[in-house]
This record gives sequence, structure tokens and C-alpha cells, in this order.
Amino acid sequence: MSTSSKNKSSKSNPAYPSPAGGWGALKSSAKHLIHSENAAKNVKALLRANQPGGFDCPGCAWGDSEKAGKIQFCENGVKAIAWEATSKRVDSSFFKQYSITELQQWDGHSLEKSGRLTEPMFYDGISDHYQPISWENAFKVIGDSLQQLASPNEALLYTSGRASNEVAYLYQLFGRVLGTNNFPDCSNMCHEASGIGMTNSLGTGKGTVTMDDFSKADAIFVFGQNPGTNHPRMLGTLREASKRGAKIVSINNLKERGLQKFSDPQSPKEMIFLTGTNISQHYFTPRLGGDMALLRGVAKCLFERFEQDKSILDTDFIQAHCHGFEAYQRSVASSDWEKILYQCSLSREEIEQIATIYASSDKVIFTWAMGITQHHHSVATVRELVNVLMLRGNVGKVGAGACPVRGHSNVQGNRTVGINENPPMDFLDALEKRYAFSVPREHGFNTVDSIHAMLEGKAKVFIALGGNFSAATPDTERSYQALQQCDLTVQISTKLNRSHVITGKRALILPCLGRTEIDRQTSGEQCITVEDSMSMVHSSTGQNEPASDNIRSETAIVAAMAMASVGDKIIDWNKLASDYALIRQEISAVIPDFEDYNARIKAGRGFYLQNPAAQRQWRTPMKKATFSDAKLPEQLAHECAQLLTKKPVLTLQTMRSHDQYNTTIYGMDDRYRGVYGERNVIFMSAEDINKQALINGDYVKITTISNDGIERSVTNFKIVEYQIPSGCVAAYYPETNPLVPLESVADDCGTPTYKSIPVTLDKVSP
Ligand SMILES: Nc1nc2c(c(=O)[nH]1)N[C@H]1C(S)=C(S)[C@@H](COP(=O)(O)OP(=O)(O)OC[C@H]3O[C@@H](n4cnc5c(=O)[nH]c(N)nc54)[C@H](O)[C@@H]3O)O[C@H]1N2
Ligand SMILES: Nc1nc2c(c(=O)[nH]1)N[C@H]1C(S)=C(S)[C@@H](COP(=O)(O)OP(=O)(O)OC[C@H]3O[C@@H](n4cnc5c(=O)[nH]c(N)nc54)[C@H](O)[C@@H]3O)O[C@H]1N2
Ligand SMILES: [Mo]
Repeated sequence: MSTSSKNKSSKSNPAYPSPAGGWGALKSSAKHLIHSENAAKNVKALLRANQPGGFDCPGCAWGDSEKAGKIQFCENGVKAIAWEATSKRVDSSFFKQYSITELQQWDGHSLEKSGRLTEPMFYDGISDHYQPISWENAFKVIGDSLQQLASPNEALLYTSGRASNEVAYLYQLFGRVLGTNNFPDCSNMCHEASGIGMTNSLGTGKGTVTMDDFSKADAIFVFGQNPGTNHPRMLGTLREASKRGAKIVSINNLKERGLQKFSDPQSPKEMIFLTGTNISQHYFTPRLGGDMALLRGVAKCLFERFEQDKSILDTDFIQAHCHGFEAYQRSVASSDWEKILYQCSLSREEIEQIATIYASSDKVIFTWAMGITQHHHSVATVRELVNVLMLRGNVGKVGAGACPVRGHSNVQGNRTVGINENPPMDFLDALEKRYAFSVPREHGFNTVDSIHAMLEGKAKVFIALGGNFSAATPDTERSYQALQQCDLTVQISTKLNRSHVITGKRALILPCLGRTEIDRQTSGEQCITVEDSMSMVHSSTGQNEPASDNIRSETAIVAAMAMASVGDKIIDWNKLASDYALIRQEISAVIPDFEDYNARIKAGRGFYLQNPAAQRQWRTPMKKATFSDAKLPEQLAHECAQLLTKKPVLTLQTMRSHDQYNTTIYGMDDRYRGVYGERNVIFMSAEDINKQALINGDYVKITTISNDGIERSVTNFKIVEYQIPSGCVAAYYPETNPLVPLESVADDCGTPTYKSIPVTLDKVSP
């Protein structure tokens, strides 16, 4: 079942009749501010969000608008800020009151809602309670544990993408002086496929567009992304594009409200008259994992039309800049329509329509997120997106290009400064040139490899710079087991989460400052820097007083861990942590494009890191933009799984509700999808509900189909009838992470296939 809609039909959405944004967003923002019990402080903080001299919103990685003075926060940024700036505290009396066993019974929302962590805590493996520990002793535990390892490769240094450039640089330096490249990070579960696919095609792993390109594009295609929830400030950009007549095309198996209609809370007219702007003029709903087939179909149309009209392809660009065109053309020719239409479950007419919109627009941007990257064939799909862009010269052209919209606010910057388990050789060479130690060259473990390594006893100390590893990773039970087998787990965090109560044999909680807080070091107040999805690097200065006198900055914590583990013979950690400008000097010396780093971040909105592909310089082996000639997948996930069971197999995607930030659950509502007060729901089409003799509101057990003999299921999920292609179902993450097999990862990049899990359903009584 596929649908395409023009303006009119997108006006009403049964789940949420109003436009996204608007008064609904204001009401929700106010509610979250008030519940933080720190409303006045938070309103003051908000006005500094994403402003020069203020702090970078800890929410998403969307770029800032050029328009000075414009308010730069959204409803979900409000939630992120209010959540961090809560007045509630988790101190030693909290841990005295609740044992670890008790806390394990709490849900994720209740754990985090307890408040900010305020003092270092230690679980010694004997008592069932965390107990206070001095910072010095905590670092000694870490130093001793790391020194006792048989090999530095038994240590794992995880990073979540909120870490600043400064702390991330110091952290990777620490790991490499220690002797390992084991830097699993959230990116392994996120945009890894974009980085790998784009590097193979274009010689850069980053998006090729800037905010300016969005104001010049003739068409913007949004693939597998829900900006109304996850990048709300992007809706402002899309709204402006739509108003000036650019075509917005959404490709998503769900009719997401934000992609249909948006009322800008900053537009008095739209607020007063309760109107909004239509965002997507065209909306296509392919099957989960069907985007590669859809794009292949579009390419097929373009090649067919090229026979009559030579202007359909940008032959000048292809000739001058591209490699592998003929092989791609052959691969497209050998992809038959039957397979294309089956895999994307759109009609031939719909594909022709997409091709027409694409071919009639001069400057086109493709944006995408997790709907593209979390499938078996995600790298091939990213490369197919780039193939189709290249056919019409839409790379390195004003108003056109590829835009993987990043997740965490500094996940892109973390990679730039060296958080990478598989680092480029020239980066390692540069480190070796700068410092007096031999850098480890062996590849490290990514996130999924790390879980295997812990399970196999090959990794014994796990340190997390932020994030919530145990809840974000797949195969929950095995992830827990992996962490529990470690000798020591260390969490550097702002708030209590699952990963603090699923501990190694011993465990530490090291509480840190958040992005919104003032960071004072011996040289004075510090700023940090981050890089957004458009490669803009800018500074961020906290505004609020720290949550406690006994918490430290992430940078200070990493420096002290390094001191306790490897000493200061090679690097003077304390000196670097005393003044972050010194760390930026190191980054300038090691990483290209960061010349005059300290001076350049003083400019209003920071500086742009050059993107070679945007200049049509191709750092690929052939020194050309390279077409991929990958075949379509032989079978999609549900087809392989159907061979293993007689029950009808559905494909499950796991996604975010409107009231969550990854594993952080702010509340139980998903307003735009019409879900209130609950999260254990499964969205399902009327057709499938009928076929399985179920009714809307029934409860089901969801079971993964796999052939590894492990039973994976979650139960008591309520069916919510929804407009979703038949054969596809959707539910929230992280409640459904137990269903994702650890072995089920994307080809060539190891990202768990969070958006294509073959499942069956059984009715249960709740
Ligand atoms: N408020 C808030 N902001 C966030 C986050 C958050 O949790 N909350 N998380 C941050 C992070 S780390 C990330 S990575 C981003 C995530 O941003 P998104 O990628 O928008 O996150 P998801 O909720 O996983 O949504 C995936 C979208 O893709 C669609 N989709 C799923 N599978 C397919 C498919 O096969 N094909 C197509 N065409 N569409 C598909 C889904 O219907 C959904 O609309 O957001 C970041 N920003
Ligand atoms: N099923 C399923 N699983 C998924 C996904 C999916 O779509 N489906 N998406 C994947 C994606 S895209 C990602 S990026 C990962 C996310 O994985 P992670 O990045 O590991 O998880 P988060 O939930 O973002 O981490 C939240 C925790 O970070 C800590 N924190 C918050 N702010 C700070 C800070 O300023 N400093 C420090 N040190 N700690 C802080 C808090 O303690 C909070 O509890 O999850 C992945 N997992
Ligand atoms: Mo992400």
C-alpha cells in the first residue's frame, strides 16, 4: 500500500489534526519548563541557546540560522535544556536509600527523572549499594585497573556524541597513549553508513551542503527522517524553502506530521490565525528498507528518458568528475522493474512522478537520517542516494548536495577530532609527528564488536564518556551480560540511567557538568566547541551555575583518568585541562583545517570546515566522484525470515517518540502520532490487523524471527492502527532493543539493523 499526496490531502492527519509546531509546541515547552522546577533559570538559559556567546543546544545537530537575533531553540531543545537544568539531585543519600538491585527494577524514565548526579560513587562488588568515593580514589581505581590489563586492547572507551571537541580530542589521545584504538561510539549505531558510503563515493564522510544551499535549492528530498521531532529547527528551514516555492518531497513509510504541515511559533501570523505552512508537496510511503529500490527506479526512469532528452543527465559533470558510470548504468539496466516495485512497494507511476520532480529541478538536496542508515543494505542505499545526485551533477553545486542530518549535537565533531575505532592513517601519522609515542595502528572495536569482545572476555574495562550504552545497544540481554562480565565499568554522566545499574564487577559513576553550565578551570571560565551537520564549528559557553560543587568538567575528568593511568611523561594532561585553548592549539597542530582555531571561534557563528566534495575535489582512490554499481538486495529482511516460520512475518522499525531524546524519556506522549500516556505500542496497518485477526487496541507479544536459536521477545504491546505500508510495523526504542539480534548488522559498516527486524505477533491478554 503506497500513497502519494498533494497539498490538499496533507492538511488533515487523523492522529494530529493541527500543524506541527504552533501552540501545541509552546504548550508542551511551557509544561517541560515548569516540571523542571527551575523555570526562571531555564527561560534565561534558553535565550542564550545557539546564540553567539551562549551555549550550543544539547539537542540535535541541525545548523544555526544566519539571521542574528532569531530565537534558536525548539520545543525539543527546551526539553533537553530543562532536563539538564532540573533542581532535583541524585546524591549519596539517594544511593543509600536504593540498592542497585532495586534500581534495576525502575524504568529508564524514573531513573533519569531522579535528577542530576552530584558526587562520584563506587560500587565495590560486595555491597548492593553505590557508596561515595573521593575523586582521587576513583581515578586510582581506574588507573590501577587499566594498568593491570594484559593488553591495552582489553579497554573500551565509548563516546556519546554530546562530548565537545576538546574533551573528545583529549579522550582519544588518552586511549592512544594507553595503546588502543578501541573507540566504540554512538556513531557506530547511527550515521556510520553515511560516513562510509559517502567516503567511498565522494571522498568525504560529511554532508556537502551549508545552510545557504537550503535557501537556494529548487527541491529538497527528505528520506527516512522525522525532523518535526528530531530536528525541529529544520522545519523552519523547510518552511522557508516551501514558502519561496521550492519543492519538498518526503519519503517515509509513516506520514509524519512535521513533514506535512508546520506552524512556526515565531510567526505571529501563523500563531494568531491558527494556520501553518504545508511542508511537503509530495509524500511517498515506501516499504521499510525500500529506499534503494525506489532510487534505483528513479535512476532507471532517468536513463530511459535520457534516450529522448540528452539534458536529463549532467553528462559534462559525469565526464569531467565521475568514475564508474558505465558499470552503474549496467547495474541499473539489470535491476528489473518487478523487483524494484516489490522492494519499495510503490507503483511505477509514483516512481515516474518522483523522477519527474527530480529531473525538473535544477538544484536538489537529499537529506536523510536513521530510516536510511539502520538497514542491512544501508551503505549501498547511501551510495545510491549519491549515485542519483551525481546523475544530474547535484554535488558541489550551489543549492544542491548530500545532507546526512546528524544525531547528537557534536557527533560529527567527535569524529573530526579522532573518535574513530578505524582511524585514517594520516591522522595517526599526524599524532605521531606531534607527540613522542608510537600510535597503535591496529583497528579497534566498534560498538557491536565491543559487546562481542566483552562477552568473550577479550575486553575487561569499559569507560563511557556520556551516553547510555546498555539501553542504546541491540540484544539487550546480551549487552547487559557483556557489561556485567567486565572487571570495571565507568560512567561519566550527568544523569542516572540504565548503564549505571547494569554494572561490571565493580563500577564508578563520575558526575560531570552539562553543556548549559559554567565551566571554571584554573585559567578561568572555559568555552567548548562543537561542529554541526553543516560542518560549522562554533563555541559554546555554559550559563548556569553547576548542579553541585563536587562535579567536574568532562575534560578535567578525562585528564585525571589519563594521569592516573599513563602519567604525564608524554602529555601534560593537567596543563591541557587547565585551559581548553591549549587543547584547541593541539587540535590546530594535528588536524587539517583548524588553523587559528582559537581566533576563528571568536567570530559570531564560528567557522566552516572546508568540504572537498563541495569544491568538487574528490579524495577517492580514483580521484573522481565514484558511482557504486551495487545490486539491489537479493531479499529484504522479511523475505529471508519468512522461510523460517509459517506465521506472517512483519518488518519492525524502532524509532523515537516526540517525548524522548534517544534513551532519555522525557514523557509518555507522542503528540504528533496521537499517542498519549504510554510507550508500549505497536503501529500497524488496518490491513495487517485484519489479516492477523486482531483488533485495534489488542495486546501482543512481539517475537524476532532468527535462526540462531535465541528467543527474543517483548510483550504487552498495544496495537495502534496507523497509516503504514502493509507488512511494516513500528514501535519505540529502547523498549524494543531486546528484539534486535547482535549479529544483525549492516553490511560494510556494522550498524545494528534497528529499522528492519523481522517479527511475528501473538495476541496476549494484558
Ligand atoms: N528530540 C529528539 N531529537 C533527536 C533525537 C531524539 O531522540 N529526540 N535523537 C538524535 C539522534 S542521535 C539522531 S540519530 C536523530 C534521529 O533522527 P531520525 O532519523 O528522524 O529518528 P527516528 O525516530 O529513528 O526516525 C526515523 C524516521 O525514518 C522513518 N523510516 C524508518 N525506516 C524507514 C525506511 O526504511 N525508509 C524510509 N524512507 N523511512 C524510514 C521513520 O518513519 C521515521 O520517520 O535525531 C537526533 N535528534
Ligand atoms: N532500537 C534502536 N536503538 C538505537 C537507535 C534506534 O533508532 N533504534 N538509535 C541509535 C542511535 S542513532 C544513537 S546515536 C544511540 C544513542 O546512544 P547514546 O548516545 O549512548 O545514548 P543517549 O540516550 O543519547 O545517552 C543519554 C545519557 O547521556 C548522559 N548525558 C547527557 N548529557 C550529557 C553530557 O553533557 N555529558 C555526559 N558525559 N553525559 C551526558 C545522560 O546520563 C543520559 O542518560 O542509540 C542507538 N540505538
Ligand atoms: Mo544518533
